[in-house]
Amino acid sequence: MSETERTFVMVKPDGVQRGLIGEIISRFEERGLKLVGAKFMQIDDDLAAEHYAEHEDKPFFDDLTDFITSGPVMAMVLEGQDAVAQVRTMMGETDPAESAPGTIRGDFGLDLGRNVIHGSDTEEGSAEREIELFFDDDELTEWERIDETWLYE
Ligand code: DAT
Ligand code: MG
Repeated sequence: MSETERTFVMVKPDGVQRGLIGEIISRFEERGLKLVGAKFMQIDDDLAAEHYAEHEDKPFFDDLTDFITSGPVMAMVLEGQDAVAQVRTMMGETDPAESAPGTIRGDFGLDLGRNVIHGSDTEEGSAEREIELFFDDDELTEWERIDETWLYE
């Protein structure tokens, strides 16, 4: 069943440094996903460790947290029909080298450790957990896009 959902998305430090924030947000906007929260920020060590807690035993964990704290990120919450899975599809595979052209990682990356974007995975509760980690309730805005009646049947 298709459902309206929210997902957590972040342009990582490489995407910010490379001037890709606008391009990436445009893709989501044009697709019809609605921005309900956005924050340009720098992630500290504690937040990095919590955000990537599922990977804490992996050999790449230290590199991953060093990278994600190395410069500002653009964090956001997007809302729309099947938003979690749709964003994952638009992102491509975890490794840009294996991502199809037309996806964000497939168009803008080459290396696994510099894959430009984060998006919540489709596991139950992941998106909610990440949204709560990065945003207070009063930082999320409910609103209607003027084209909503044309985006959805
Ligand atoms: P995704 O970002 O597609 O959800 P993930 O949650 O499995 O992927 O991993 C989080 C990040 O960690 C990923 O964006 C890049 C990095 N990463 C994943 N697997 C890796 C590996 N085998 N070696 C190095 N970095 C890796
Ligand atoms: Mg992940």
